[in-house]
Amino acid sequence: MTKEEHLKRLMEDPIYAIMGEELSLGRKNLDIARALIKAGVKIIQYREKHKTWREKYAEATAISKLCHENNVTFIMNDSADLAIICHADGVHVGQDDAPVQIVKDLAGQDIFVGVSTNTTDEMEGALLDGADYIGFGPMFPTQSKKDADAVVSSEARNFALQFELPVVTIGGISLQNISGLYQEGFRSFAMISAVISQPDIAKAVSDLRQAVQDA
Ligand code: 3NM
Repeated sequence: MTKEEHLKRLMEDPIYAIMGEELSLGRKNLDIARALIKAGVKIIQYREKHKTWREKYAEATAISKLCHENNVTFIMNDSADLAIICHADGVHVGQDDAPVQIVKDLAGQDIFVGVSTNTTDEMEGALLDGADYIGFGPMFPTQSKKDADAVVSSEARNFALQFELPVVTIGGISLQNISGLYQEGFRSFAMISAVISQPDIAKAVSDLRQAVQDA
């Protein structure tokens, strides 16, 4: 798939699953990836904050291969080097990681780049820097990220709804609130706990898809 096709998928498929072992109820990353793929998830981000480079490299290489065998978009969190070496389709960086221009220079033309944003200034900055999509959040309080920003303001929400780049919402999104976000106009939902912290991942994904369809 081309970069454009992956980005189109980001706006057409509401479920963007983020995986990492800390929040996966003791299950291994490779098993979580298999479960996500079996559940029909088409966008997977690998996000590990406490493993070594070598551990991440080994795991992400295997998961990236699995994703590509199953026509799933694979996104690496934080590091352009791992994204390149693991053949990721995309890389997602935060405001404190390497700047988007540098990530783009490193990653080249074929890997899309997303950046986390919380305010209108950060969204404008992402656009100027050449990001391909933005993560926008937290939409709700979240336990999954220790240093999360404050919940986004209503001004930022309105700005995001008109924004010219694809917007992936994140932070505290659950079966209870996803339809509200959809009704508000958001189309893409990145989730950790609502997916990988659920005992039955297939059921969690199917319930979330149903909630979006019903909204
Ligand atoms: N980034 P959950 S919130 C990784 O606001 C991450 O940029 C956020 O996990 C941001 O779906 C967040 O369990 C945690 O709330 C998302």
